[in-house]
Parts: sequence; structure tokens; C-alpha cells
Amino acid sequence: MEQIQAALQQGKVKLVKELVQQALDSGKTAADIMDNGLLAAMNVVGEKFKLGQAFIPEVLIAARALNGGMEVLKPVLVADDVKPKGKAVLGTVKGDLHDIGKNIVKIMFESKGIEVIDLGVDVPPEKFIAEAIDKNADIIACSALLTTTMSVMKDVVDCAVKAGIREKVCIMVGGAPITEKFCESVGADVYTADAATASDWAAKYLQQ
Ligand code: B1M
Repeated sequence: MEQIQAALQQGKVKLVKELVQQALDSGKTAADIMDNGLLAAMNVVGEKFKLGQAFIPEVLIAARALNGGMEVLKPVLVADDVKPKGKAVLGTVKGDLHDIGKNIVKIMFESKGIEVIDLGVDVPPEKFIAEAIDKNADIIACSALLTTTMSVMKDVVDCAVKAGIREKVCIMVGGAPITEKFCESVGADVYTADAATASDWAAKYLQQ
């Protein structure tokens, strides 16, 4: 497990895949390798990113190694019927094409074992809600980078109320112009300033 963790943090995709296969061959369960090997290492990267000790390229190369390891594990996880810890519908709101931060949120959520339905950018409020209903999501996560698009988050909340799912789903908001006060003013549930904190919060919420 320690070798897997080290290789993942160094972004060594091929080595991570080999070590994951070796761990499976030695009798470890896929869930154990995922939680205590891959996700544990990605957590460390997330914490470093939060503290400013790791930067976007390091997060991206670690995420690539995480995906490599997950490719090996996925068929076994499916066969073992290991369920994700929860589901989140994620997107950058309508009118906004910035997706670098949103993609980091995706990586961090996945590093906590949360399934992410990534709707991409320029996502209308109705699409967030329709997908949340269709996929039975626990969380709707909205990102916005423009002051001109942040108001769409209020539309997402209103749409959730209208569709009758407001009590059932947690609405998380984030992105450079978003603040705690703004989150409260639009009636969303949670604002977090960075992707790692967002995923920490989501993981705790899903445990309740
Ligand atoms: Co644009 N852009 N941009 N841009 N861009 C900004 C945001 C801007 C601040 C630049 C500036 O003027 N100084 C400014 C916005 C001003 C404002 O609204 N007040 C701006 C503008 C004006 C525009 C255009 C309108 C420019 C034009 O065409 N005239 C245009 C808009 C296009 C559109 O969206 N409709 C535009 C276009 C672009 C590019 C396409 C060129 C490119 C985007 C490429 C891409 O995303 N694929 C781009 C970029 C790169 C930027 C800057 C330089 C960098 C943004 C970024 O990716 N940061 C940005 C200036 C800046 O920030 N220095 C700027 C890195 C990323 C990791 O941070 O997304 O904040 P961020 O994510 C963080 C947190 O915010 C948080 O986690 C991440 C890290 O942990 N987070 C969440 C994000 N989402 C979260 C969700 C959560 C929780 C946390 O919970 C759900």
C-alpha cells in the first residue's frame, strides 16, 4: 500500500497499475486497495494542494495515476458490488466556460470515492436538476468564475425547489467570485473556497 501511495503521489501511472495488480494478486480486496492505497494517497495530494504545498500540475498528474489504478480496479469493484460513497452532479453554470477549477473539484470528489456526473460547462439550471433526479444524486455542485454568471446559482436553487427535490439534495457552490454570504443569499447549502475543502465537506455530509 505504501508503494502504491508513493507511486501515485509521483504520478507514475504504469507503476501504479502494476502495483495495484500485484496487490490484487496477493489477495487484497479491491475496496481495500482503493481506500487505503489510491484514495489515501490522493487525500495527501489534496491536503498539500489546500495548504499551498502542491500545485495544479501535481494534482493533475496524481489524478492521472489515480485513474490508471482505478482502471485496473473497476472490473473487480463491479464484480464485488462495491458501491460509491454517494453521487454528485457537477458543472460550471450557464454562460460560464471556465472549467479548470471544476475539473479539480471532480478529481477531489472522486478521490473520496464519490461518483461524479460531470455535466461540463455552460450548464443550465434545469439540466442540473434533471440529472440530479435522473441519477438520484445526493449533491449538486455548481462552479462559477464570472460575476455575471454567479446569479445562475440562485436559479439552480429555485429550480430544485420547483422540482420538489430541495430537501433531498445538498447544493454546494464555489468558484473565485463566490463567498459564504453569497451562498446564504441564494439559499444554497454550502460554500467552500477550494476543491479539497469541498471534497472533505462532501465526504463528511455523505457519511451522516
Ligand atoms: Co477568464 N476570467 N474569461 N478565461 N479567467 C477570469 C475568471 C477573470 C477573473 C480574469 C480577469 O479579468 N482578471 C475574469 C472574470 C472577471 C469577473 O467576472 N469579475 C475573466 C473573464 C472576464 C473572462 C472572459 C469574459 C474574457 C473575455 O472573453 N472577455 C471570458 C469568459 C468566457 C465564458 O466563460 N463565457 C473568459 C475566458 C477565459 C478562457 C477561456 C480564456 C480561460 C478558461 C479556460 C478554461 O477554464 N478551460 C480563462 C481563464 C484561464 C481565466 C483565469 C486566468 C484563470 C481561471 C482558472 O482556471 N483558475 C481567471 C483569472 C484568475 O483567476 N487569475 C479568469 C485556476 C482554477 C484552479 O481556479 O477556477 O477559481 P478556480 O477554482 C478554484 C476555486 O475557485 C475552487 O476550487 C478551485 C481550486 O481548488 N472552486 C470550487 C471552483 N469551483 C468550485 C466549486 C465548489 C467548490 C470550490 O463547490 C461546488
